[in-house]
Amino acid sequence: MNDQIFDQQLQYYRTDLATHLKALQDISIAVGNKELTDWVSELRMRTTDPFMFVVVGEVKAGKSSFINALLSRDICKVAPDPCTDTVQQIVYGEKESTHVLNEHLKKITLPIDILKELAIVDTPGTNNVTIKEHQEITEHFIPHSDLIIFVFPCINPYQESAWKFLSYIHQEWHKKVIFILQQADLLAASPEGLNINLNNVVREAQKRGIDNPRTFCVSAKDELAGQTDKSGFHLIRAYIQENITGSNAVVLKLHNGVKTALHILEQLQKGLQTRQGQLEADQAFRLEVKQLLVQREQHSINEVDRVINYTLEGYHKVAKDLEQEMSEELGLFSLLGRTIKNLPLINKLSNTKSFNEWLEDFKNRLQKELTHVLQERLNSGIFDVAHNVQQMVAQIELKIQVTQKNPLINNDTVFTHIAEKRNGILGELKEYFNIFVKNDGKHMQPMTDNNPLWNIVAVLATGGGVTAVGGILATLSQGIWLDVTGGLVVALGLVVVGGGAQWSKHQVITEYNENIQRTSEELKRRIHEHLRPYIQNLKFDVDKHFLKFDAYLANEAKDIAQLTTQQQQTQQALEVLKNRLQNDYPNLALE
Ligand SMILES: Nc1nc2c(ncn2[C@@H]2O[C@H](COP(=O)(O)OP(=O)(O)OP(=O)(O)O)[C@@H](O)[C@H]2O)c(=O)[nH]1
Ligand SMILES: [Mg+2]
Repeated sequence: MNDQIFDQQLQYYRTDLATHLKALQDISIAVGNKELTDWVSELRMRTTDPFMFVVVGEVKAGKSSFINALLSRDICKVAPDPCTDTVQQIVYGEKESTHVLNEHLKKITLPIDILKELAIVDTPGTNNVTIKEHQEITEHFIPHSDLIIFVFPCINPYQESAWKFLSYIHQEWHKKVIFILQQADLLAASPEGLNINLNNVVREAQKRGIDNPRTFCVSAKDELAGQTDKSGFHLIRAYIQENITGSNAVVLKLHNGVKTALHILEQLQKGLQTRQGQLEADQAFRLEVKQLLVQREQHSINEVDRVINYTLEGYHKVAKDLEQEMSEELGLFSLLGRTIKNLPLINKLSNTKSFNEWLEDFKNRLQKELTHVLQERLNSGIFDVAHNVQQMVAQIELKIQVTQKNPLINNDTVFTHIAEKRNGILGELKEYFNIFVKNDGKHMQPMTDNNPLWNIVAVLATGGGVTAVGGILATLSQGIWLDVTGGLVVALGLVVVGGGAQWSKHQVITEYNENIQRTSEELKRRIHEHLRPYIQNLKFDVDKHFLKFDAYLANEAKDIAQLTTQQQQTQQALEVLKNRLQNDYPNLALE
């Protein structure tokens, strides 16, 4: 290919990659993961950097000496003890200088021509366990590197930690790796030994998915001593010359940029799938809670109807018994004539009571017995309703617990902040419902006379409906007895001042029954009026506590859809670029 066209095309591809990396950066910003955003920004910045080698290997493998020999300069410190204690980036500069970027990272500039095309990173040994940050910084450079130079001491290329690190580099990041067996002079007298170790390196690399590992046996010592014919460095220089300089370096760098970006997009895709899975599970959970609320609401409404029937049944029974007594008493009274008003009256309770006394006593008993039956039946009914509500809450709490356990999204590295947010919202929900559940058992004691509803209230615990329930009996007893007893007094008055006794008795009983009926209707209306809204309030209250969770779900659905579209578009565009690079430069794959 003509050089000018070659350059133009490369320029075009570079711009193309820059556009896609910008899109990737936008995605990472939308994702909201700062680490990822910083990371993608760095990837963008580094696309115009020179080709970057990262030299890795165990402590004392001979990494720094390898770099010195390659650059024919004593740049990196070399020593028999663990020595390189920072990651060192060696780049081209007009003047020699060292910038300490932080305690773990140094930047060295050197006026050496080859550095215009190659930047080299020297790293502390992979098994230098004393400083954890070294490994982290080394790992940080891996994704931005274009070639990894793995250095083994030729006498012992078997250290486990080095091979583990290789798996990370190759399998995680699909980085191109070459293998250097350093200090070859030490096995100069035993070429078979060197060969055995070399074959083992090849085998170990193949085990980790590198089919045709590129290997070099070199001696930095020989190279630096001027024994360049046997140092092996001429082969490595030729390799670099052939593959990694000029336009080749640009193409390879482009390739690497595309591959790294695709790798990030793959991780994003996996994360988004996990997030979608989590969203679907959460939506199903929410639907279950909604259905449960509807079911339980219906159940509670039926329960209220049952409470009303049961309460009124008791009320009517007492009223009927008292009607019977009244009928008997009035019958007796009618036999004695109209002037009875001041005569002693013979009745079941007292042989000597006057009519007025009987009337007073009757009214009192009527009120007391009706109150008693109402209180007893209504209380136990409300207790059932409360129990029903509590069961519902316990069920919801259990569902929250199940949902909170082993969430899918917790293992995702890209969306940890989403996992945290979700956990927080579910935690709050659980805490709220826990208040109800904690009240189980202990608080469900029999109600006391002086505060019949308090225990119910305790069971029902927090929430707006409490006052409504607490007020039921108070409201019911207010005024309603006047309807019954007041009516009765009027009716009985008729007996005293009215016409014929039989007629008056009939009138009184009719009046009494009408009053009982009217009051019973009123009671029914009032119980309904108080209990129904309570149940509906409770549903509303439960739903209200899910508002944050609902907003989270709606947001998740929107974000996931949007990010998935962006992710797919960028991935497709990068795949196209990758294929075009492969088609246009088929011979440039590093072999
Ligand atoms: N015989 C021989 N010794 C070498 C050669 N290269 C390095 N060494 C010695 O091996 C020791 C370690 O070399 P370095 O280059 O410091 O090794 P390193 O991998 O950078 O070590 P750390 O930075 O401590 O991880 C030093 O004592 C070097 O003199 C070589 O080619 N031949
Ligand atoms: Mg070193």
